[in-house]
Amino acid sequence: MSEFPPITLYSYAMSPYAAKLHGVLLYKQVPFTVRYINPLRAKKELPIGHQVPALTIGDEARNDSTPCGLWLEETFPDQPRLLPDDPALREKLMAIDTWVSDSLIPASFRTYPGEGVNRWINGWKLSHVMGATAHSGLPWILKWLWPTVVTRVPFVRHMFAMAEADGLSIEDAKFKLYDEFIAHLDGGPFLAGQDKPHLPDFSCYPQFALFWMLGFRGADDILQRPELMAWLERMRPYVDLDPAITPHHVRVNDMPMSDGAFDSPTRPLFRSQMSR
Ligand SMILES: N[C@@H](CCC(=O)N[C@@H](CS)C(=O)NCC(=O)O)C(=O)O
Repeated sequence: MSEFPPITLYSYAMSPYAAKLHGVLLYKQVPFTVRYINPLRAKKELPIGHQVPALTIGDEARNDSTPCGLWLEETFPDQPRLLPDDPALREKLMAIDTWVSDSLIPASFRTYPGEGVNRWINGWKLSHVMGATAHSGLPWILKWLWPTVVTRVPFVRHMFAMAEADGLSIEDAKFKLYDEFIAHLDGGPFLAGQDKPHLPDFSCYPQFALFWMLGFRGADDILQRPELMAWLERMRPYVDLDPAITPHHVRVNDMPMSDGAFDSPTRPLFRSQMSR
């Protein structure tokens, strides 16, 4: 019998917050199931609240990505540790995690889809992935209108407002965040100059890798920052595991690698037949 209680992650394949907790679960090496809920029935399908990620461990349900990560740490202290004991280092790592929640993730909502033609193309990629993963799919009309619908959703508007606050263009904001990320590496193989990954490494990872793996326009800008690419490759052994952060049937690119050895797209994005 497993020494672990049943663990379920409630997610959307396109949620940066859920992807962050997904990475944490993989690193913790606890067995878990991912349930991609339908956004049209979120409240009904979630065990708690109205947002993903939500997590159940045994009979208990909680939400909010960072508190859920800390809950896993507290519940499974003998599994790989997300945070060190040293209070000063802990504080430094938690500050980076806050930067991810307040700056890096809100920027993703603005950058993907993006503007002009990207807004449509990336917007349809978003709806394709949601439709192909969400439990029982999405109506075609909603998938078609997704690029306009998504920007009207209240929490997405809130993310946009946070991301636009610095007055920078999408491109400038994106490269500023890449550079801030590299500064947070502090010369280390992992964040805060550490020789192993911690909570914020898992918070950051999907913000670069998710959009790359799904083939979003503009996601390949990460190639312009070798330090970022090298870190992504160092993260692979911890996160390139099943259940995959990006379900295999919607992946367009392999996980990012630093040496330029990228896989070419393996499948067209707008397949008429989608498996669920
Ligand atoms: N602070 C939360 C934010 C989670 C969040 O914003 N989730 C979005 C998806 S990325 C959501 O479920 N939004 C639906 C809603 O707000 O109704 C966390 O870190 O988990």
